Amino acid sequence: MHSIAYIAGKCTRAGRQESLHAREQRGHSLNRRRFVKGVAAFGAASAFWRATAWGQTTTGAGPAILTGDRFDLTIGSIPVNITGRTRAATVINGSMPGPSLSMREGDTVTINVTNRLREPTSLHWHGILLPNGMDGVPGLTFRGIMPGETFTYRFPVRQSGTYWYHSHSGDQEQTGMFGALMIAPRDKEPYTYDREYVVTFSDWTDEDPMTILSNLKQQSDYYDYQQRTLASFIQDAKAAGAGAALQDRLMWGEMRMSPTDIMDVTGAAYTFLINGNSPAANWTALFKPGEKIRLRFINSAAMTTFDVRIPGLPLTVVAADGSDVAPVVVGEFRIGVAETYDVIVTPRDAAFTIFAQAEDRSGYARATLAPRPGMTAALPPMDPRPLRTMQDMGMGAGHMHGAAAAMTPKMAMAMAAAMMGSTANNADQVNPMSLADNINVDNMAMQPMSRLDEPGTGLEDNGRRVLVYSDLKSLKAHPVGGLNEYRDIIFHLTGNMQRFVWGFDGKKFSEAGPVRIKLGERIRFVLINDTMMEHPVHLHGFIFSLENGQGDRLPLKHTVNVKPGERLSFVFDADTPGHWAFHCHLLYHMDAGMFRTVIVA
Ligand SMILES: [Cu+2]
Repeated sequence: MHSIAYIAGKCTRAGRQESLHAREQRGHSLNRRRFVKGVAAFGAASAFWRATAWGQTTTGAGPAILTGDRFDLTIGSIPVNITGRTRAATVINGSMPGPSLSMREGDTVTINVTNRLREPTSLHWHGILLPNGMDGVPGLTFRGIMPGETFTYRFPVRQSGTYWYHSHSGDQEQTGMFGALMIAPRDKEPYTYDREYVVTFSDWTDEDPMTILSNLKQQSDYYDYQQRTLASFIQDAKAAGAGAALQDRLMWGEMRMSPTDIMDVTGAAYTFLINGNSPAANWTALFKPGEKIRLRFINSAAMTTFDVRIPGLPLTVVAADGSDVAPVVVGEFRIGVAETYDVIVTPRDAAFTIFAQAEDRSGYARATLAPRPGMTAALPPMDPRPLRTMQDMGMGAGHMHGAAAAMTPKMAMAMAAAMMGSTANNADQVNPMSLADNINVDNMAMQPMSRLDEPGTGLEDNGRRVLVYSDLKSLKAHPVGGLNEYRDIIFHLTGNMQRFVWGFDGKKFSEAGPVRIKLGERIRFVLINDTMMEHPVHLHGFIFSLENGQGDRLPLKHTVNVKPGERLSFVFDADTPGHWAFHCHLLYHMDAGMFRTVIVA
């Protein structure tokens, strides 16, 4: 069976589902201890697939909506049953997601947050411009909310659009503590719609988040059940010749990486949810045929990038990260962790599936748009699982297989260091040689390149029009300074996958000092992703302009998903003083060190 799947795909792509036979073969190649662990984890995987039997369709408007300028939120723990097993979720006002908060631009809002947990908690207002003390990051902007305590947030609302909020304490975000934040603009919206729904994505696990992190620390590919097998090697060899296939394998081996490293935590551990509902529960949103519906998509997952489409419906993207963009019609979009997109659809008299595949195709979230309760639409098949490429290794656009295969990581890094050393002209430039010798770094992008016009891993040539970052164009013109009006601060996004250490410039948070910026300075962050994974990088306290070539219409964002091997930049004015968090929004990457304090003073 599995060989049919491999033949059906390209030689570089693997089949849709790994067969039991392939899993067994892989098992034999592993040492015994690891194999036993794998079997235990497969139990969890099959529970995920069995979940379809328990599901009940939920029809409703989604999370409760609280409207006004005063909100009372209570944080607690409740038992939930997503997969057939009962687990504790951390919830806001008794629900997962928490209530959607609906505010008005220009109001000053008061939010009382009472902690009924046995541990400290916090709420962070993601993408919201506010005084530093209201930002909700324990240890940075306040001490956190202790058990039994009520903390009052109060801030003027200076923007509009779709945002979200979540805990910034421990792993509470992973266990359910998130919700939507919607701000109505003072002026009329530049688009019209008859009905709206919040659509939040999340990744639920029955495992304790601490266990997940320690599993990843012990074995970074713990949840990667899609590693390439002997069977796929034989297929590659048939297609490309034994020599090329072997060389390819040796290269990946040299780099101590696997081209199947797409996500650290996969559908083996996760059930992917929409508004708290599993695919089996199939959350359903109702509409009248011909209505224009605004969908506020929010990726509130801890670790999962989703590729979203509604087969049969064009998607008109009207806002990204809360800010209006010139409408762009697509068939699919990728939403990185913590990003939001507002999309308008006009369904006819039929049911439609909202289909959101995890980037590694290990599972999907699913919901339904329907004119009447109980209707469903077909579930499309999952796309083939993707593999990383040479561009993802930062090897540039050329075909460098031969050269790269003959190069060890040390050689590659030395070469990269030589190339970069000759162009480095900035005081903030990290010394490349220090990265090459750094135990926290297992790869460096030799030729980091702009990838803003690429849809991303797994979305190339799928026959659909996929949104790319270079499509995003701010609806309103806003002035940005000339190239040299900004001070460049360069960050290498680095990691050592084997050790599951992540950081900036080869340093974990615990090893690095703060980034210091003068109040009023105009700043450009240049991000160079030296790792093989996407990192959704988020800056607190500021909305930045992504430099995607749109002139005075650069899109405004709070989170940018940086592709492997990519170099991109954004600019912002450091107009609000304080200690601001700057981090990768993949929860376990942040936990593992990909976090910096930015001090604006
Ligand atoms: Cu990351």
